[in-house]
Amino acid sequence: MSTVTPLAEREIKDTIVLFDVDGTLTPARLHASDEMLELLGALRKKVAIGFVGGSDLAKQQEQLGDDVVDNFDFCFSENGLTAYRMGVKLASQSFIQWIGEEKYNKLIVFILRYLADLDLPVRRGTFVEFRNGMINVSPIGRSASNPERQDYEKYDLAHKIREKFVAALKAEFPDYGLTYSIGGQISFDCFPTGWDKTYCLTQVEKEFKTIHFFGDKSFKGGNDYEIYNDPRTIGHAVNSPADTIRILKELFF
Ligand code: M1P
Repeated sequence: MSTVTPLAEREIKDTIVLFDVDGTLTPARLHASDEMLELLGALRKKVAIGFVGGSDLAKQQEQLGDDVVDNFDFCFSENGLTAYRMGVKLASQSFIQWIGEEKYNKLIVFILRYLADLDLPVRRGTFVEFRNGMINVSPIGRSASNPERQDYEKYDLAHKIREKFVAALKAEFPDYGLTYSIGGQISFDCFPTGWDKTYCLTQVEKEFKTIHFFGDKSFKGGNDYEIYNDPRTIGHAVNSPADTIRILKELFF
């Protein structure tokens, strides 16, 4: 993307278009296509654009480019718990401060025991990823390769590994105020209830009258469900990056 038109000079005023990342701007965990990046560059001349993903910023840099913070007006990683506006980092809250060491310790000990007892054909590394606004738990481990991800996803669906894991956590910690979200292929996110993708809206609702949101997991239980259905957004349910491109062209070009 080239020179940035200042927000006040965009063709369509007071409007921002927010995008989920995996399955919406890119295939799951893969790079955005050149066609998508070019279209986003052209869209940015008309409206403000931002992404809101569950992953941390490092993953979004892998998928959307190292210069992602310069190529989007708003970057919301970890549902907005790590946020940038026009390349400048915004203040945010932290999961560990919210939950406290004692409760966190109990949660992690339970998760590690549960992980160890799982009957799985393949294990790799990084089973719990500690992030600013959440933890991410993966039975196979986050260092699984792409083919290993695909295999695990099928195994998980057949054996309901993550679904049962989440049910066990809910039963063990009913008073913790946590939400568990199965947003990707090999893991689930765990964060304070309310720190879903609607969290990012607090950063844009004062500045923009119209907020579009594009997401592929807008169904109940999907991690786009809350923001897609939020009264502050105009939701667009998509089934692939190609679908996102099609709708963007219909709406803005
Ligand atoms: O953006 C959706 C999810 O993407 C990843 O999930 P997985 O590795 O399981 O495919 C994770 O970064 C997760 O946090 C995120 O919600």
